[in-house]
Amino acid sequence: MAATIKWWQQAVVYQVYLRSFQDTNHDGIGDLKGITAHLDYLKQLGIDVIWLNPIYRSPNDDNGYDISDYQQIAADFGTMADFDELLQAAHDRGLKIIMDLVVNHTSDEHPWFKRSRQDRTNQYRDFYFWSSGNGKKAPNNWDAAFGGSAWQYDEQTQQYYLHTFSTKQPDLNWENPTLRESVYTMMTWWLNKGVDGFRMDVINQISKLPGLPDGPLKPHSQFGDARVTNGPRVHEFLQEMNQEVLSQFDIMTVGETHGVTPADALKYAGADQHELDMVFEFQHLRLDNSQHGLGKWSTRKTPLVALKKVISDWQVGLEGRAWNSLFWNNHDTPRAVSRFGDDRPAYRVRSAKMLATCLHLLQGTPYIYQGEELGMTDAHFTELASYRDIESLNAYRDLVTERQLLSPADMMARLAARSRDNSRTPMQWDTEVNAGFSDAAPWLTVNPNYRQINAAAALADPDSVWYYYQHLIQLRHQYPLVTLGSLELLWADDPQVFLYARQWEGRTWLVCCNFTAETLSRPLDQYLTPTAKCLISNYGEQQPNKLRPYEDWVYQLA
Ligand code: ISL
Ligand code: CA
Repeated sequence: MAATIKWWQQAVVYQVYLRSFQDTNHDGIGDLKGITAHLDYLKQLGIDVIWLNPIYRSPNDDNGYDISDYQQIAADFGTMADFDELLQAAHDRGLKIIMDLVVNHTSDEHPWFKRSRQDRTNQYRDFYFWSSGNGKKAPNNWDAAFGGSAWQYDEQTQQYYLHTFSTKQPDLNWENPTLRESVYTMMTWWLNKGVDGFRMDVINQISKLPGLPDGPLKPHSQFGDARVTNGPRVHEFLQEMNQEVLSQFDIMTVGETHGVTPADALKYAGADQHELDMVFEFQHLRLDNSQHGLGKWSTRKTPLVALKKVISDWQVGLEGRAWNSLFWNNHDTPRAVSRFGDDRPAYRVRSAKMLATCLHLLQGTPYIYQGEELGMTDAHFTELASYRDIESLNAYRDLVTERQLLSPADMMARLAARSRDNSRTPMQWDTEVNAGFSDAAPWLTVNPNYRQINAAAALADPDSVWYYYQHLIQLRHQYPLVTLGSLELLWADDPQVFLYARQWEGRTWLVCCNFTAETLSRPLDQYLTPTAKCLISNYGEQQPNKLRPYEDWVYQLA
């Protein structure tokens, strides 16, 4: 790692899922003016960067991840003038804004695709993947992330097109140099506008295996695993993008990269690789997947020993060579406190703080997902009709209605545990109607617990999860150890306690987190000598050799 700290290494990012943040024009959908109205709230929290989920024009088959115009704002969210106003207002406060960049696929309503599908010879044909297949059989056995085959037959030209997500999200063909140049031009346009970087959606899927060969068959499925991650030309494409676009600006980039190991990350985000600044890895979010081939549709809890190992492997593996991003949740996952902590009223606040400590004291750039700073919980929906997400609805149809692999009750329990809608319910601002999110019916039901869990209540309570996050962000900004220190995992085999040490320039901090609702006895007094200094804790004074339910603390050792 270079001797100087890059601004994004000391930064804390706050993710805004705009659709659910704040509605200002009474249509039940969050909008750009809604963020501008809350910039002071974010500034007070202390964050440095806002990551906006896609705000571009889109028919919303996948909530904006199906883009029909990269250079227009979705009408639901406002206008380009609203965006310019937001960017200016953010910059005025010293806040940066990074955009979601979705260039593995477009919407089928994007002009490129509309032209591409017209005939077999037009100049946009090759922007996408078209193939004749085998008569009635798709060109290969790949499945789509949202169910069914990854190929859709198109009558107009009697060929199939590839869509690794929904049928309305055709994959772009990065082998085509004109396509790549068009993407770079679009990126440069946004950067010239002054945006501060990109979060790149499924960016490690842009290079497909040549020949598009069948993948290994998936359990319980007639389909095969799509062979689209970490393809043969992905580093070449990213280096080209870096050279032509990214390196021309002082920005931050984070790649969303499923299925990467620390070794892969050194290639995508190695300090001297000239690709990206960091990647999102998902190994720590897969440990509770189904053991019966049902992927994410599981109700298992994450085993702590495995979680600690994954996190420590990433910390140690990237130390001095690349940079970690740190997150417990985002718009595709359940809420952190419900998944890794304990969202029952007796433990919610304590466990939300404990998770925050555990994450924010690691080396890397932390990402807070909107509402996490309030300890917002999963939706706990009990009706299928409450769900909106295409992934959840398709999975129910596939696993329950069509293939009858799961009973309705079983699938409802799995959706409650894993649906993406859990994190997408509206932001809980106050005790007004619809949690102050909107005075119209919200696009997705507000969690009824907003009466207890909301920003107004948090700001009025010095002991809230919110002030705890503020304190953690201050520690990061104040002490270079938090940014630069190395990490050593202690008690690796302890299934209940996450204990680690950070070290930098002769100083040691010890971070201790009880991941259970039990009171535990552990030999901790060896560390907490009278000269050790407590920097933050979710209880008052520590008790000798004891950890209370979800207790956390950070000590600077003498
Ligand atoms: O959400 C997932 C599983 O529940 C993920 O596998 C997700 O499909 C994957 O992380 C890619 O996510 C990104 O691209 C998708 C979009 O639906 C997600 O919201 C986005 O984060 C397609 O653009
Ligand atoms: Ca609105």
